[in-house]
Amino acid sequence: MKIGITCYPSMGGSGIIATELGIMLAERGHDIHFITSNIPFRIRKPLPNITFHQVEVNQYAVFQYAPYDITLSTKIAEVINEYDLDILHMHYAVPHAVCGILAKQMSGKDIKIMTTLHGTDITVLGYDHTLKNAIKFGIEGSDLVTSVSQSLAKQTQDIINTNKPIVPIYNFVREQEFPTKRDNQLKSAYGIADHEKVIIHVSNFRAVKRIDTIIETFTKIHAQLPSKLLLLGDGPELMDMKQKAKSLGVEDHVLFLGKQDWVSEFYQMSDLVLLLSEKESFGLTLLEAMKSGVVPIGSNAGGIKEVIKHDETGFIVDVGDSDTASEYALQLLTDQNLYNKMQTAMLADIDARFASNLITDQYESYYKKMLEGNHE
Ligand code: GMT
Repeated sequence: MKIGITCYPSMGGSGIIATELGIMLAERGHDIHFITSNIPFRIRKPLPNITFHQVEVNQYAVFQYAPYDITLSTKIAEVINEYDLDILHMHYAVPHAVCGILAKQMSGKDIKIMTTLHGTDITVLGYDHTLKNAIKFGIEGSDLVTSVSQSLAKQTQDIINTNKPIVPIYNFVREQEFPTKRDNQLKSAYGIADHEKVIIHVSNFRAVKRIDTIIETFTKIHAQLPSKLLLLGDGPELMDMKQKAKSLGVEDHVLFLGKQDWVSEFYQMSDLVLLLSEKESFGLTLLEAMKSGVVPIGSNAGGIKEVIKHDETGFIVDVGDSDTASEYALQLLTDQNLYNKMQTAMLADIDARFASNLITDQYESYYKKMLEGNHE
């Protein structure tokens, strides 16, 4: 198949999934065309059947705002015609689903459009009245819509008020990128002693990630156990969170490591991953950490409950509940048998439900159904 993919290429889980799926499909022999503003950052070596088409927006004095959406749609239409694409796979509802529909009309071709919803495109932007109708238009005008969890499918129908069927297809990790292994070398390079436990959180430091609860949880763990908290990422909450660590007296034990494109090594030195968000459609960072062997504690928000099986492959706590989170963390970090048991169950569950081949098979089978016209 010849597939055009549009995503936000340089940030966030949606761009990562779009890119990793493109790589998987290319490895299976499909022709993949990324139509994006930049080369997706997870593409690090040339792959023969991946072509990248860059969208460049010109600025003219008459424009108050450069028209990215129109330029993107025009570029997609060009690629549809030049490469005779079969399918467009648009990641993120706005503007991408809408641009896909516009590009299809411009191209004059009967190309099929799949839109994958990732989370904030619905749970945040879906409440914005300046965008809601565009999101609904993009969803209802796509041939097939997928979401990264069952929870997001349900939320979409409620928030956007649509009866459009939405197919949940979980996120995945390409296994070779996140080997299950332990590596303490980096730990000493970061000045962390061997006996200290390492807790990690990776995000874009938005308020929904509730990093305040993570620092509170860590403070309670640290009071009982020598430990360090690694915070990877950057975003609007960063300065406030540095202040929070100071005010709780743990600033020497919280390492703010900034944005890192390659996170696998950090997971390899970690013992516990925390994702305590108040909104989270899936939590790809959890899956990446879990595949690396790190046992998770997550909040009961959105799709996190679908990723972690409570008391079996990790623990789930209420949003904002740092007491329970720290109690579970201390159980895990002081009872090696419990840790090993959960780690074994977690790795088996990842193979059973989130394997890269399994998820790619699901996307591929829906592409085929769209082309055969029996996807409704
Ligand atoms: O987490 C973010 O704010 C980034 C966002 C994105 O658009 O890339 O992530 C969303 O998509 C990921 C990939 O499907 C999911 O794993 C994240 O859970 C989801 N984020 C939220 O729902 C907040």
